[in-house]
Order: sequence, then structure tokens, then C-alpha cells
Amino acid sequence: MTVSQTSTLSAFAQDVLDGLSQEKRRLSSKWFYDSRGSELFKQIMSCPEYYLTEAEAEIYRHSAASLYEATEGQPFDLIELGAGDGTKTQLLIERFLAAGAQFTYRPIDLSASALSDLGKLIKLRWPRLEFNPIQADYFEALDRLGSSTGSRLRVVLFPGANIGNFSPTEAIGMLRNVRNFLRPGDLLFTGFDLKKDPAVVLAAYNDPAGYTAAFNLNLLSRINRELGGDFKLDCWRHWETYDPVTGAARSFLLPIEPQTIVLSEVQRSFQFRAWEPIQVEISQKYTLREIEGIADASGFDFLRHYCDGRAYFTDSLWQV
Ligand code: AVI
Repeated sequence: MTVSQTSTLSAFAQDVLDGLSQEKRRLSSKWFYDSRGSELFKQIMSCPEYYLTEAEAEIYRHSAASLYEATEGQPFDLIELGAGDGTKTQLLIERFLAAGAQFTYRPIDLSASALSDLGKLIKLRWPRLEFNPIQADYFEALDRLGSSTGSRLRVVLFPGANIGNFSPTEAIGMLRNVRNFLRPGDLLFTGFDLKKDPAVVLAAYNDPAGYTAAFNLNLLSRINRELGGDFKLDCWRHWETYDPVTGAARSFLLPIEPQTIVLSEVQRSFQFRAWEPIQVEISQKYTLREIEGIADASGFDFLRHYCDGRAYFTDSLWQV
């Protein structure tokens, strides 16, 4: 393939080619979420070992009143970055409405079907709640919001430890970008997974039912399907590591024997030694102090942490 041909490649193809060409091979976890990947992620979230979902739901239940207090009773836009099925957010919405809050719900997601399902659900449960979704990636959506919401207070939710899928440096860059779309007084409520017993972290990303392994391997199936790849899934193994010093949990896929992988749609091939890893995800864990440092480095004032009872997870409230 010539260089000029590569300019017509899809973002997925380009990212896969770039990632597999590096000496330390990597694929971005942002490509996990095709329809099969989204199904598998739901299964992961229902695994008892994947403590993150229930920990954050517990936090949403007990922090709603205090979060509403932080708005000082002003009308606001509740903007959710990466809404998914909005299950946890409904815990906040029901409590905000019971407290008499006046707000518009503005979920942002790349998936039109996720937003439409969410819209139906919201309409059924709260027909009078103003639901105003944005189908776009985070920054395009924030850009659009910048010119559309007048002077109302903004309360931005960034749930689910999604920030953990960025490295700490990338996370600061991402949060600085969010900060640039906000105005003085606006609030940001972000989920962070906390450093803890390494055995607990490893179990969350290595569930005995094998959903996490299937979730990661599904990325190879996606490459096979969309780029004409010939990955043989039973020749690859899921491997999870956790470094308690840096707090990085990393997921790798490794071939059990040497492989030559052909991607026929893009006319490229890649050779792998036996057990040569491809990093497919980082899930970064933090201490409370480190999170306060990130708030500061990205231009926010840290207000407070809301932790679950086991101190496994925090949603951290910051203000511009
Ligand atoms: C979406 N994200 C926060 C999940 C995580 O914990 O990093 C994705 C995930 N990967 C494996 N299990 C869950």
C-alpha cells in the first residue's frame, strides 16, 4: 500500500495499522464497542468481580442531594459525557426531580441507538423532563454546546471510570479540554477508580466467566470483519497486569505461537513472535491525592470526593 492510499483509510483502519506497526504493539480500547463489544461490556458490568459499576451506583444514590446543593438551586444543564444506557444517571435524575431541581438532561454519546433507547426510557419515566441528546464525540458535542445553552449553569457528569482509559497525562489533556468549554461556577463530577488490593483489581479484569477475555478478543474479530484480517482467536490469550506503584491495569492479547496476520482489505501483514503482546487497554487507578492533583493540573478547583463504603471508587466534584 502506498502512502497516498492510506489517506483514504477509515479512522479505525488507520489506528489499527499505526498501532500494530509500533515496536510495542497496541490497539486502542475505544474500538472495543461494536454491537458485540457493547453486549460483552454489559456482561462484564454484571459480574460480581467488576466492582466499579455497583460502587458508583452506591455513590450516585448517596451523593445526589449534596451534588444538587452545589448548584445552589440554579436551573442547570445536566450534561453526561458518554451516556451509554444512563442507568446510573437515572439514580441522580430521580433524586434531583424529587428535590424540585430544574434541569435539562443532555446526554452525549457516539451511538444513535443508545441515545434513542435512552430517550424512550426517559420519556416513559419522566415525560416532562426536557431531554436533549447530542450524538457526537465528547469534544464536538462540547463545542456545539458552547454556542447553544445560553448562560445556564452546566453540571457535567463523566461517569464509569472512563477517564481511566486515558493515561494520567492524556487524562489531564482531556480534562483541560472539558474545562475550556465551561464557565465560572460550572461543575464537573467525574468517576475515578481507586488504588486498592491488587488482587481485587486483577479479578475485575480477569473474571472467571471469561467475559473480559471475550471482550478483548472481540477486537480481533472486529479487525477480521472490517479489515479482512485472519486472526485465529483460539491462538490468542488475554493477559491482565496491575502495577500497584503507577496504578495502571493493562490488558494484553498474546499469540501462543508465531503468527503472520494478513489484513487483506488494507493489503498489509504483520508478523508476531510467540507471546509478543499487543496492549489493548489501560484502566488507570488513582489515590485521592493524585486525583486532587489532576483537578489542579487541569484548571479546576477540587470541592470534594464521594466514595463508596469500601473506598474502591470515588466520584470527585470539581468547579471552575
Ligand atoms: C469503560 N472502562 C471504564 C472499562 C474499564 O474498567 O476500564 C472498560 C473495561 N475493560 C475491561 N473491563 C471493563
